[in-house]
Amino acid sequence: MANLIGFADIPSMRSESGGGRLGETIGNNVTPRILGVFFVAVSLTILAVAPMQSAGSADGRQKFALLVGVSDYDPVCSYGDLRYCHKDAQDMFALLVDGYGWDPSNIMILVNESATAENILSGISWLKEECSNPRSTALFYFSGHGSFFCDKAAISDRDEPVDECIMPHDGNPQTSENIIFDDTLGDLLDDLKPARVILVLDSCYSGGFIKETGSESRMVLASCGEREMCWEGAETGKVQIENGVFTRCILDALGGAGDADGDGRVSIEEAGGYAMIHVGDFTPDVQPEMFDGVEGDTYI
Ligand SMILES: [Ca+2]
Ligand SMILES: [Ca+2]
Ligand SMILES: [Ca+2]
Repeated sequence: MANLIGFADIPSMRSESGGGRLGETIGNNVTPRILGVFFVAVSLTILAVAPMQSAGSADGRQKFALLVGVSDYDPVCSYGDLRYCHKDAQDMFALLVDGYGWDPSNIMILVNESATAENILSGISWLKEECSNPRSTALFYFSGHGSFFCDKAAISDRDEPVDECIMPHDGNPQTSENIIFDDTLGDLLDDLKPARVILVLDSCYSGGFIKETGSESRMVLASCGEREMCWEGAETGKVQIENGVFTRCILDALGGAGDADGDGRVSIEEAGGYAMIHVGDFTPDVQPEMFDGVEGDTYI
């Protein structure tokens, strides 16, 4: 297990792995705080002019979301804490409620010690109960550590010798307890059919989820490639962000900046496309990935 070298002084990584690239540094955190405040103000301004769309209207779909952000990890997870993942989930909540008019009761948010594996799986069961027909949309968002394991260390696999995973608050990389693997998540999301599913993962190696979770009626937005790490709190030299880089780009896009075709609405496809371009502004070596299994445009 590699060490978190200079962890306090570099943008936090969202990963660990048996053969990771930890200790790699991208930029530093010396941007004056006031610029960060300015950046948030600009984002909120964009948000204020974003097209409003309620959770149950506009395109006639009933929409429900499970938002998970883990900055504070139980000591059993030896990967250490992150900084902005709980805020990522909270900011996503605010975007849905304030920017898109969602009913807060349609959103379950789990952060830090609430984001145990058991609670996340219960949250997915809740999504299944609420999203029972083809006119439903389920959004599952996760921000936190990601990792990958060989089958022998993780679970027996159906198709490949290495499995990617997301790490709940109580995930144990030594025993593989309370870890949610790509195959497992794929099976759980299959249970949500025929609802439309939007899966957004801001965690290392998240591109490795696409094969197991991408299917018809499903959008998968991954913060990085199958063998890439992703970062939080990075800087462009202009502003210091207090989010995961990928999440920051998704928030900006859905706040209005991602309206590539200028029709006044931002689709999930547009948001993913925006992130695929602009994550590189902060972290040049990271390439988000997107799977689009929905014919036409998808909206939250
Ligand atoms: Ca995989
Ligand atoms: Ca548009
Ligand atoms: Ca589409």
